[in-house]
Amino acid sequence: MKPALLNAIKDRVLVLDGAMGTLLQERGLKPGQSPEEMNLNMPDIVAGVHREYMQAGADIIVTNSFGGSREKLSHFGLQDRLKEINSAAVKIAREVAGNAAYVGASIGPTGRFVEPVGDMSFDQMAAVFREQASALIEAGADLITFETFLDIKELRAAVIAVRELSASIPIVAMMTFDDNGRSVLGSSPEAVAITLEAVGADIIGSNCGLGVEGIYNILAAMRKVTGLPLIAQANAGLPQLKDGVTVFPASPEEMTFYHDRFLDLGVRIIGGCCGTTPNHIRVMKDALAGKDQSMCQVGPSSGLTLLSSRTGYVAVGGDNPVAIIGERINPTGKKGFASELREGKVSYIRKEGSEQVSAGAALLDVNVGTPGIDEAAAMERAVFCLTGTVPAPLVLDSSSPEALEAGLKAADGKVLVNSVSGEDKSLARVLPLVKKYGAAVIGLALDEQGIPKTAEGRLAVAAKVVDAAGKAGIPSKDILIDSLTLTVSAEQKGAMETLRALRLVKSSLGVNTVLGVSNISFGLPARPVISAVFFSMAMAAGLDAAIINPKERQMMDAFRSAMVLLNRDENSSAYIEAYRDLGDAVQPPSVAAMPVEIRGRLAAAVINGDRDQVVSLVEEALAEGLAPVQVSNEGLLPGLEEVGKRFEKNQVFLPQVMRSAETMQAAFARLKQEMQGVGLESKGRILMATVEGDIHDIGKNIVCTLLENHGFEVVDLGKNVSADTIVRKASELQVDAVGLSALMTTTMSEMENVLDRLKSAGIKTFSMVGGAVVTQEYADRIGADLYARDAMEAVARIKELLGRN
Ligand code: THG
Repeated sequence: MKPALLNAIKDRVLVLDGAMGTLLQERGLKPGQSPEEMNLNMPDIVAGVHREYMQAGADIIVTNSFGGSREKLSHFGLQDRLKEINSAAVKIAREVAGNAAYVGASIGPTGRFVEPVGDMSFDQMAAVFREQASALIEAGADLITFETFLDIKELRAAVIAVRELSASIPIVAMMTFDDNGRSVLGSSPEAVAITLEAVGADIIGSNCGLGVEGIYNILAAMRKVTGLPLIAQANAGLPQLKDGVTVFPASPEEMTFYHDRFLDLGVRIIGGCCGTTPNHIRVMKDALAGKDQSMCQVGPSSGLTLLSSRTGYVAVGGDNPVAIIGERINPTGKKGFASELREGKVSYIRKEGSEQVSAGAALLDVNVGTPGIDEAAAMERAVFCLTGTVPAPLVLDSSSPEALEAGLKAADGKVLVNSVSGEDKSLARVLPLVKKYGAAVIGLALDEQGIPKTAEGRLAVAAKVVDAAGKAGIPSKDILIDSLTLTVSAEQKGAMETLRALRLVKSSLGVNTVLGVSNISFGLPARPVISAVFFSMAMAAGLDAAIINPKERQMMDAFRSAMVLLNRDENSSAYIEAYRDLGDAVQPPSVAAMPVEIRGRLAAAVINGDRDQVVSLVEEALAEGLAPVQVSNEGLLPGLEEVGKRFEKNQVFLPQVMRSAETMQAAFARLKQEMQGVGLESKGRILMATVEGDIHDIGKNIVCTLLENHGFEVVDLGKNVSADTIVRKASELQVDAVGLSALMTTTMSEMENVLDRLKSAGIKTFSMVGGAVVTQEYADRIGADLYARDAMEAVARIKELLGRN
């Protein structure tokens, strides 16, 4: 009997098999057919592929179920046979593997995005994966392997769903990254690793995309923030088209060049993705023989609380600077914000989110509790808004478990839950949420009896929280204890007791600490003066995170100074950066002021994606006498151009770009009313389609959205569109350009066919091609006028090409 997978990888590195789809195509799968249907009508072919990988020495064979989700099967009308197809996939693999290899059940992405970038809710997404995974687990899979995910939010939902089904089934979770080292929606490998570990993946890594060197770089970045075993599943380089045939350039030997470095990094499973064959796997397996495969000690230093957003991460504790948690998204004492919350608006949240981050907040506290609202719905809106606005991980501040759960579903990283107390009821309600959704948590030093007077009393409550969390499966590194700041004007001995408790908690429990600092000064004049001094004392006592107003000069002065004095700001570089221009005249490092001029405010609204505000700004501009064309050309478009520049520099990512584009659309809709039919001049009419045989349209849809919002008229024919239809529509509609998309190496040759057909039909139009594996070289070869790597580039190039800037 083979030992359980997670034990086996402690002793040796396992080899996982290579590509499935390309081999099935060689053996009879036609373009446009469902590979998974072969489990039912051509099981011998599938078994044959498995057998070859077994013979090549694979320790794990992966089932033919990558597209076996309801979402994917429904493209082929096969959704009602989901259970049958997935069970058959496991059965076929098991018959071949017997007890000699593990059966990994493959699950791929749905091809859709989770809200707010896409239209699937968290619950819908989780249900899709729960359904497929339960069929695979029931049929006896040894592990689940999530492959080729592009969106961390989708993969996070998937892992959560499977963890709920089974606490013990090993989960392998892999994302695919671009050559800029980020996922399509901008996730860094570090953010991905932190998020996946938190939701309970056992083995994480990357597949496809970059070839073996690229995968190595991704895994090395992940290793900085996780001690989990890693998996490397590289493709055999980027596909090239030779004489109409797709070839992958990397030889079997090239796939072994990184073996030693993989071993040093703690990679415990090595496999192959697109373009790898049984021969690649045999050579990769042989190259491992004779190497020291013992597991090395790897990962970040212990005791850090790691938090993530979709794009970035923050480490709390150790020698890291005190993590500043911006407190201003909180309706306490803010009438304007409270009434916005009642109206369902998010402008205040967007503005305060970005201003606090500019002012130095590493994390953002999100508190939307105010009487008379649906707090769970408000929390979801706030989290959706902030995840599209700032890269800071979030701190969900609520006493309502329903609101916390709504926020945890809406989030796309590892958030900090604020908070759980030592009360049994709170522990029982909140800790399971923290565990399920992969969060860290603030533990308050109070229980049914209230806040203990003495430091020792608070330590005892803190110990109870840490203990209960441990029992719920939450490690102590993921707990921050708040020893509770009391108002010093009411209880003057309280301040020193809080700090004594902080020191005790750190030394006895070894956990990280947090305080809501500004509570100290309620009821006193010049609050920031005393808050800042208390803050300094707390930092000296070893505080790791602080909930403060980062726009308060004195607080940030205290923070930056303390970080130098406590040796948590290496070479004083953050301090110098903040104050270099000040000389002796102490001025606050200013928060970027809002532009007052209307054109600047229009541009800012587009840059920030402020859809709520943009229409009233447009109206304001019109009232000031600006012509609609001026509003567009001098206000809105410069904003969109700035977004493009920031995208180029990796400062913003696709979701923000799309959000800005939607803001433009809202503004244009208002301008159009003004122009009463005159209309803003269209920059050109563009026909878009994913070619026949290919059902992937994420990339194409993004291009459509952006083109529209840059003033083009877009006719979107959808996916799996025949050459006939494209040619007919192109001639009927007299389009200025035709844009073709194909994701797969097997369908990109259809683009050439369409271009030939357009030519022979005598249709004079520009052509543009794109898709994950399409290159400039390929575009040139098939005679396309234009190739774009991503949607922003597509817009820029089509503007150039059509000469309409
Ligand atoms: N511990 C933990 N969480 C917390 C607190 C804590 N969350 C809430 C609070 N305390 C920290 N947040 C705030 C937010 C606002 C203010 C103080 C603490 C504040 N507001 C001003 C007022 O009410 O007068 C409004 C001023 C303004 O406009 O900013 O002072 O201790 N775990």
